[in-house]
Amino acid sequence: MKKTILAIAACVSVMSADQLIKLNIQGMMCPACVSNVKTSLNGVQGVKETTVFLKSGTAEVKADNATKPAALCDAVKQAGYECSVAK
Ligand SMILES: [Cu+2]
Repeated sequence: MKKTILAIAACVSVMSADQLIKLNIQGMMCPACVSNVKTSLNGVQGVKETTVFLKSGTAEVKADNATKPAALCDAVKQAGYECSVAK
């Protein structure tokens, strides 16, 4: 029981730190694509907020520090778009 509580506390403290990850996404043609990408990104663990820009083909993702940018790109690729992490 004590162990469980400690694990939860550790989890919460890790999750409290956010990072902003910028992605370059290719292949988005219309608002439906934007919502596809958004849904995919929001499905990645640790993602809190996603903003996708159709015109510039970019996305900004607010996520936990533990979230790997590569995992975000993988999700976008699975949805059928090209993705790279912008630095
Ligand atoms: Cu589309």
